[in-house]
Amino acid sequence: MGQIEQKSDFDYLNVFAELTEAQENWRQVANSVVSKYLQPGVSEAFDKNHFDRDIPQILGSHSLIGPHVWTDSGDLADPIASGLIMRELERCDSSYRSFASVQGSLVMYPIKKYGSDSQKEKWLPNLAAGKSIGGFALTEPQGGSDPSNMQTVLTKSEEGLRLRGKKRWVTNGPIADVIVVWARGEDGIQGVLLPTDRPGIKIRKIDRKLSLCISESSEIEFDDVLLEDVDCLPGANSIGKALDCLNQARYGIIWGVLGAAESCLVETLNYCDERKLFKKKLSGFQLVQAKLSDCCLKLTQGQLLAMQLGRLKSSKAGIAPHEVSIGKQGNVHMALEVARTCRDILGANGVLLDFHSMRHMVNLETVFTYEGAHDIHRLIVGLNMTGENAFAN
Ligand code: TGC
Repeated sequence: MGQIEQKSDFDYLNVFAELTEAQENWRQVANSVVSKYLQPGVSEAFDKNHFDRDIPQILGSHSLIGPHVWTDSGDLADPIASGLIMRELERCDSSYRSFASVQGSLVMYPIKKYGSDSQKEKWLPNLAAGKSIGGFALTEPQGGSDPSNMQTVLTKSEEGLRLRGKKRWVTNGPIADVIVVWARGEDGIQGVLLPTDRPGIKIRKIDRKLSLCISESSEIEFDDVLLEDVDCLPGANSIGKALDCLNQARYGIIWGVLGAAESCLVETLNYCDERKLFKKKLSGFQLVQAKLSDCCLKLTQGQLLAMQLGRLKSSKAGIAPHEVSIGKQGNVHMALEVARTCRDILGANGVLLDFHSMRHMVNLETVFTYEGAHDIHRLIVGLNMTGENAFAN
């Protein structure tokens, strides 16, 4: 069974018909880079748990990561264009969007927004070009949903600051040149910018994953790592600043997962047109049509949600964390449902890596859980709606 050809996007109600010329241009650039460099080897990369180290520079050379779309204050100049880039990357695989999310929203963004001039000069150009790789170390082995309760500490000593603790689920860790690490200092939570060649840093790749197999996920131990004051990100001085970075990445996820869901639906429509059962095309069966129609509706709702959040983020008022939460919660759930339904329609063939839907489906299980688990986002919206804080004791 050969690989089904990936057509382009799926836009049933012309949600993206009125993009500006610049937005449409970014979409096309991302689409052609993904089609040429990422899509051809994606199934094999997933199968072999392999992240091709040329990819960051390919993306960087086409300006697809980082601050080309940011204003000087660190906001996205065109949030819809940024979202469209994420949609194209995740149309191929959630791991590629994850790479770009971490590099852009979780490493370059805090440097740009909270870093010193020398940190910006030293790191931003190479990170944008994909010549340096970054990671974001917030989550710890005891759990990711309550980062305020972190155990990693930054203490003062005669030689300088000392960093001690363990972080887990750090995307890009094994290939990173620099990591944004969050630790409890004497004056509260502090973000530091740490080159990975410092003595005392041990990075271990997490193996045996069944999802996001292309991503290099890691656990990192900081064993009394010696720092200087200049390694701190001066403005990154509270848990709120770490969560602010996550807002940016979560916004990208809202768009990225549209690409994954579209890829599944396009693949399944093609399959239904070619495959025959009971001497009739699969696409002619009422139950199949009902499932396709449900997917089409959910996906279109997700596209409208992303566009509206893009408009809000582009407006003067900006976008509030609970608005990001409703988008992350809604669109990842939608994409997972679409991917599961498409896998079902593809039948036994749907479990093969020759098709894309199940790969997207298992990736989306991770996306459902990371960068704020699904239920955490429901509770953030619940808090906003009721004023009652389910996280408080
Ligand atoms: P809470 O008391 O509500 O807030 C503490 C301070 O933070 C502010 N804040 C935010 N600021 C900006 N953006 C947000 N989204 C914010 N949410 C809260 C808040 O205003 C407050 O500021 P201030 O000035 O009043 O002190 O904090 P809490 O500890 O009760 O937490 C609430 C909760 C559960 C919503 C929060 O902890 C949360 O979002 N948890 C989920 C964390 C999460 O997403 N973790 C997964 C990260 S993904 C990962 O680790 C992998 S990294 C990426 C990769 O490598 O792939």
